[in-house]
Amino acid sequence: MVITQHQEAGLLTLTLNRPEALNAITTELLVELAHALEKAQDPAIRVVLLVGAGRAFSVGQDLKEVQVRTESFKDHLRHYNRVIKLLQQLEKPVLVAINGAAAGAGFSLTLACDLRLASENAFFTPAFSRIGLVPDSGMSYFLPRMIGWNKAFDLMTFSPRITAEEAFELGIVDRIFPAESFQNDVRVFAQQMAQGPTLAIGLTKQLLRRSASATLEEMLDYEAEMQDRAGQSQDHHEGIQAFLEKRPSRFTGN
Ligand code: LHQ
Repeated sequence: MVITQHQEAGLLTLTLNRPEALNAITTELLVELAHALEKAQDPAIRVVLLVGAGRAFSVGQDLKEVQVRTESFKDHLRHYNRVIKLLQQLEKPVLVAINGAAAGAGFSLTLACDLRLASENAFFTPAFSRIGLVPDSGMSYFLPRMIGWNKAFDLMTFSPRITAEEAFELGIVDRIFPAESFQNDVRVFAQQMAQGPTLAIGLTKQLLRRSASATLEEMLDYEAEMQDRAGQSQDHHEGIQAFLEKRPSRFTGN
């Protein structure tokens, strides 16, 4: 298995497990990741955490695999696109821990997640332009929305290596943790999130997704619809009770 899975309470950790190849992405890896994400729809799972084994998160497409072309890139990309859509459609938060390099489609994969937690040693590079390719796996969608059109164009054109700190300044990285305690810090963060109002967080994710291509009027209607759903949840009831009783909430994600 090149994707290993570990479930602890409501937290599902999916590990890209090709450390000897810096988690370079193969078709096998994408197919296994898609299956794991489909199974992650299980309501018992409240947060998904994506991590890379070894010293990198992922260096993108395994360039050895595509050296001998058995299909067009367009056909090959359907495996990537399936994963990107699943990450976005999952109605629960998906966190990604970036311990080292995130390059090419490895970088794109991190952008399709909801929060990027980086080690201070992490670095990012679009990489595509260096091998005469265009961004794929959603990079041209997510990056301009996160950092603005011109910065996205600059990064995707010149493919510099940007540090975790630079990525944080740009608004790509959401949290930076020290390298020594990275794994533990990420686990604590993810476990805390898995105890949170994950149903409302999942609906918030859908709101943001819709807002990428909607008018204000459409969003006001969609917010009202989602608020109706959140307002009927046990978590909302619990949140109100806890507030009135001046105690911490015990959310269940229901
Ligand atoms: C690798 C790779 C790699 C194989 C490092 N593959 N071996 C989708 C579908 C269709 C078509 C194509 O594209 C896509 C999506 C994509 O992702 S395209 C972009 C693919 N990725 C890249 O072009 C990144 C290439 N790698 C690099 O630029 C560097 O390795 C980075 C900046 C990621 C890391 O640099 P370092 O930490 O200095 O490591 P390194 O360069 O020394 O690499 C270590 C080894 O890993 C080395 O092998 P070796 O046998 O010499 O130790 C590399 O050849 C190998 N490696 N990336 N993607």
